[in-house]
Amino acid sequence: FRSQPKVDLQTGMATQAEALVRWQTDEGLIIPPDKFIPIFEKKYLISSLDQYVFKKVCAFIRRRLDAGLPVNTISVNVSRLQFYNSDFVKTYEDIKNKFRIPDHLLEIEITESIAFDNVTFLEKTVSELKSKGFLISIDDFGTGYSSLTYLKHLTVSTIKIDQSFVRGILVNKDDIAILHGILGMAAAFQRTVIAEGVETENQIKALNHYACTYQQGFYYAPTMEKDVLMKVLGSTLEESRITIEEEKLKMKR
Ligand code: G
Ligand code: MN
Repeated sequence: FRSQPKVDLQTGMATQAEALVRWQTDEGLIIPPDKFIPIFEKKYLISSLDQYVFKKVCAFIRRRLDAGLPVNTISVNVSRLQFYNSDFVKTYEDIKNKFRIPDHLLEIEITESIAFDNVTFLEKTVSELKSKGFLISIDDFGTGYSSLTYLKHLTVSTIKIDQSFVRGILVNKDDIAILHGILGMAAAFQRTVIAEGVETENQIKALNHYACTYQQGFYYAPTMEKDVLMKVLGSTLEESRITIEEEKLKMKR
């Protein structure tokens, strides 16, 4: 898997990261997930893929812990099929325990479209996951039928605002209004908000204007090798920029 940092502009640090699956062919070509995920979904293999990435992330954290290296929370994405597996929570808990991962180092990202199918089931699953020491976030927020009041019941730690709004804030008044609404409600319920897909300085200015200071996107960093990522985590934005530039140069060589 590869990974992308999440940054906190209040402290100016890259803090956490999201694990993102990539398929590398024997020839070294990287196939983007939108090309192969639909195939995995059709063949009901998507759950195995989610679990595969999750195990890799756990193994990675365990290696770092064993080596006495710093670790940060890493989030993984969970698909709809996985979420509705009757033994989903148990499976993830078993893997977490097998690798002896301390609480709050793993975050589960649930896409908003799953979230709104069955509110009762979702709330139950979220509270089970939380009791097992997982952090939970709602991914792609704002794209489905999000009801803001609904956040009141759902005690997730983080809301990830979909890239489409970040793209929209500079051009579309409706997107600004929605972003503003999400941020206001999230603040009231003490949920952290992360804006995804941040690509330009103007977007950052606009997000900062609304005090949305947790951000993730290509402006800060591409999805990268996990060892490079670890050099970036816990460093300032300026330091991460230097690390990323150095790595790009190494790749070219
Ligand atoms: O659904 P989810 O938010 O987990 O999807 C994240 C996807 O978005 C990943 O495939 C990642 O590579 C991509 N991504 C991350 N940052 C950016 C960005 O700044 N712009 C665009 N277009 N895509 C991004
Ligand atoms: Mn995600």
